[in-house]
Amino acid sequence: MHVIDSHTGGEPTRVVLSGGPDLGSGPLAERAKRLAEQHTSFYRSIMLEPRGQAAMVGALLVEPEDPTSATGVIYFDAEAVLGMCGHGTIGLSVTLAHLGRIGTGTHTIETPVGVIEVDVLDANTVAVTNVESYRIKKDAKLNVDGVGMVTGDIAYGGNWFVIVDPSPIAIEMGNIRALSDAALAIRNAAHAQGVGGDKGQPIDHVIFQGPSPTMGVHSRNFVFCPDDNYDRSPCGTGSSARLACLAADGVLQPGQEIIQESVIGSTYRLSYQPGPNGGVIPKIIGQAHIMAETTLFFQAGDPYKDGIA
Ligand code: PYC
Repeated sequence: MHVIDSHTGGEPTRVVLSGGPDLGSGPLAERAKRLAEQHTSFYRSIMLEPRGQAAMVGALLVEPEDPTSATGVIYFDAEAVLGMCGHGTIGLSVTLAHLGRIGTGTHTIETPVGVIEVDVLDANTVAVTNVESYRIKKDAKLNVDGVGMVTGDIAYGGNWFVIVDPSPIAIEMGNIRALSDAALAIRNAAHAQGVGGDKGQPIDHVIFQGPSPTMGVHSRNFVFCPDDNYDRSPCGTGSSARLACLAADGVLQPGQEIIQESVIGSTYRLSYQPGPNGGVIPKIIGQAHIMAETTLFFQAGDPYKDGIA
């Protein structure tokens, strides 16, 4: 299996160029469902240790439905197939540019949740125009084991989020364990209490928002992902959901740009335009760097061929 690894603001992406499963044709949402239901060991084996690493997201390239799209892609982590991935899209675009498959300029990419646009600004910098993002509930109340009553917004940015603002725990590297434990408890509470997307989709990510100590940075976030790891980047889909909340609260105007930082201090430039259905069309500008081009082997006698579960 031929892969290229990159990181976007510290968050790894593994693009699978060849050797992945054949998911057939048709809408990407259906192909993503096939990946989730029939190929669990494929995506776990390349995300989990010893082949993969904590927080890694995979990007399986598939034939687009529209031949003018640069590619189709299905994202996943060690635990779940994702609707979309913002940092992964920046990593994927930088990877495709590195391979000479796309140049600077604008391209469309098909994902299971819709067609997105990327603008490759230079070898490392990409602007992603995401699918329409929206908030479905402000101040949802969750009774969370070990934490108490938590109030958060339920919003969509290509994946489903609970966004807790302000964070009950300071967003600092020294608090990663406490932040992760609280986020896991919130996600479990959302599942147990039936709090989810507009069609009952489960919450897959939890975000804590807090202030940044850095002048000019709007806020800092901690994003907890389906694989129970935290996003090292400010999370593209999470930032999209957050933009929808800021727009709905009337505290950020269309076209106004803010800088969002992650818990490790990597940044995205964020802005939005109004969406056709009352949400926002987010724009996320970030940087990715290529780290490795690798052939993955799956030897028959390897006791950890499918990853350390
Ligand atoms: O950037 O959208 C994102 C993302 C989702 C999970 C990890 N990163």
